[in-house]
This record gives sequence, C-alpha cells and structure tokens, in this order.
Amino acid sequence: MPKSIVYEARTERLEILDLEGKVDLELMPEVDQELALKLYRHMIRMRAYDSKALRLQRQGRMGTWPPSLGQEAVQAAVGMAMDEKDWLIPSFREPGTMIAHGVPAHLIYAHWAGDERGACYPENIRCFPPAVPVGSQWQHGAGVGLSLKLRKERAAAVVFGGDGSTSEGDFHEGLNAAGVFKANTVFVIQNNQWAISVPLSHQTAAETLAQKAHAYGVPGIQVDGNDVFAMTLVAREALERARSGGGPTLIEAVTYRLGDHTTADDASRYRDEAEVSYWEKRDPIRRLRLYLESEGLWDEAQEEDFVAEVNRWVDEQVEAFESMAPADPASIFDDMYSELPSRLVEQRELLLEEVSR
Ligand SMILES: Cc1ncc(C[n+]2csc(CCOP(=O)(O)OP(=O)(O)O)c2C)c(N)n1
Ligand SMILES: [Mg+2]
Repeated sequence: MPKSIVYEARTERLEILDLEGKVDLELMPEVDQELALKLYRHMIRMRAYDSKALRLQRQGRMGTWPPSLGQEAVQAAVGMAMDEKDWLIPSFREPGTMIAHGVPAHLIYAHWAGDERGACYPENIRCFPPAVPVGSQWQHGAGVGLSLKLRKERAAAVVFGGDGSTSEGDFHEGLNAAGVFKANTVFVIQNNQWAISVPLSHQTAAETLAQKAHAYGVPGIQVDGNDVFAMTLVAREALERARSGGGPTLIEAVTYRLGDHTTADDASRYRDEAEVSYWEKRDPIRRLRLYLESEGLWDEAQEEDFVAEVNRWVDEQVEAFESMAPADPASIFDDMYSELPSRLVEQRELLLEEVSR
C-alpha cells in the first residue's frame, strides 16, 4: 500500500569546545573574554560551594545534599545567559544557576539544612524554590512562561529537570501546553545519564531526549552540556525566542553526574569506574581552563589567588547560614492555609506551650 510521509524530523547537536580546550571558530558564539572568565570563575566557585556542602553534611551541619560535580557548565551558562526579568524554576540540582540568577548562596545552604526560610528569596529575585518532587516543576515552567506572555513581559521562564523526570507525565503535559500556547518557556534537561541508580537506557527507548520536542511542535536541540560555549549559544537563542514571543524550546544538555546522587547514595554500587573516568576526561572546568590558558587569559598564579578568594567566600556563606537566628517553631503552620483550620490552631497552641516550657 503506498504511503505518504506526513512528518519528518531531525535533531541537531551542538558542541564548540573540544576536550583539549580548542574551539570551533565558526561556531564560537560572541563570547567575549570577559564572559569566558566570568563563566570560569563561577564554575570554580560552584565546585567549591558544592564540595563544602558535602563536608558539612558529613559533619552533621547539613541535611541531604545533591551534588553538582561535573554539571557546572550547564548551570553557569544558563544562569549567565538569563536576565533579571527572567524567571527560574529549578529542580534540586541547579544551585549554580540559582546563584548566578541572584539567589543568596547562604540561603540555599540553609534550605538543604532543613530551614524553610532558605527558600524565601528577596522580592526582586525571580526564582522558585527547588522542586524536589521529580517532574512537578515542568508544568510550573509552562505556566510561568504563559503568564509572562499574557502579561506581555519581555521575559522568559527557564525550567530545569533531570533525564529521569522526562518519564513523568508532567514533562509531557508541560511541553504540550507550552507548545500549544506558545509560552515564553525554555525547558532545560540536565541529562546526567542517571536517575539515582536507573540508567538512561531504562528511562527511554528514544535515541535522544531532545527529539521528544518534535511530538509537541516545539524546537528541540541536544547540546554538549560540558561545553560552556555551546550551552551559552543555545541558551541565548532559546531565551531570545521565548522573550520575543517565538515560543518554547527544549534543550537537552548532555552531561554527567560525577558524584553520588545525594549524600544518601553510593554510586559505586551501580556504576562502573570506567564510565566515571570516561566522563572525568570531559570535565567542563578542565576544558574551559585549557581554553583560557591557551588564550593567555589564565595561569597558575591567578588560579591560586582565585581559589583562596573563593574559599573565603564559601566560608562567609557557611557563617551566614549558621548564624541565622533559630526559626520560629510555629512557622510550620504558616503558608499552607489562608485561614488555619481550628484543629491546627489548637495544635499550634499546644506546640507553643510545649516550646515555652
Ligand atoms: C515524584 C517523585 N518520585 C520519586 C522521587 C525520588 N527521587 C528523587 S531524585 C530521583 C531521580 C531523579 O533523576 P533525574 O530526573 O535524572 O535527576 P538527577 O537526580 O539525575 O539530577 C528520584 C526517583 C521524588 N523525589 N519524587
Ligand atoms: Mg539524571
């Protein structure tokens, strides 16, 4: 039976910076030297911030922490490409984007140490609290993007999620709605190859996650997520499309989680050392540093000075969150109901009585 083709699609991938730190000059975005250095400094800062959180957790000074080791380029590039007016709707593994977008770093520590005030940002910071329920944030991203469009704001909503979260219905519903309503949304998948112990091959039978965009009439692209220049170029394009009313984009950033899923996980129980060392060679910071050195923009002495400065900054963040006055115990009753039901009013009084004893 003769059949006609009703739809055909292909998915592109972008990479600019190779493993030796050489760039493809034709593809190189308008990244000036200042931005390249800014990205590098931010990535170094985030690595120190992340490793400090792990140490704090082992000392009992932090709750569960989801490490970002190896995923710094995605987070830095998107964060630096965003404007103040753009909204960020993060999952739980984007402190690097949150901080680049203006969230005070000590608050993120406070949040993961169990203090709800750590998710209350200054009024002018357009950022949602991190979504820990896997996938719930995708639809929030579609909704915020639609709201920006209806309000005619020249701004985008940037929503993040992991490879595992693309198996949740929320991902498909969010992309579908954003496609239909041409929401000002940029969907960023941090494909770090694993969802705790579940590998990508058990998550989808598709070749890529980016191609899922086709089914929703949305442009999708795969990027080398450990290439900060490729990520910058793709993020800028998608943000511009969203802000100017051109509709949503799906970005699949291919990266790797070099650390454990969280401080409650031991990744060596389910993955090969060979796989980890393959990805260590693709470390996004190392690649950028090789580039900066070859351009004469960075050297060992600068690195030493900067690391010392970063360590001081990290210590200040720890000091700031650990010196926060204790939270009001009754605050667990706030922000859920506009009017507290009577049984909760009673419980609140009981708690206050107990605390005052
Ligand atoms: C709805 C829901 N189901 C399960 C969990 C437990 N859980 C937390 S993270 C995670 C895996 C997420 O994997 P992925 O989306 O790839 O993000 P990654 O952790 O790799 O950044 C799971 C199953 C959860 N938090 N929420
Ligand atoms: Mg993952």
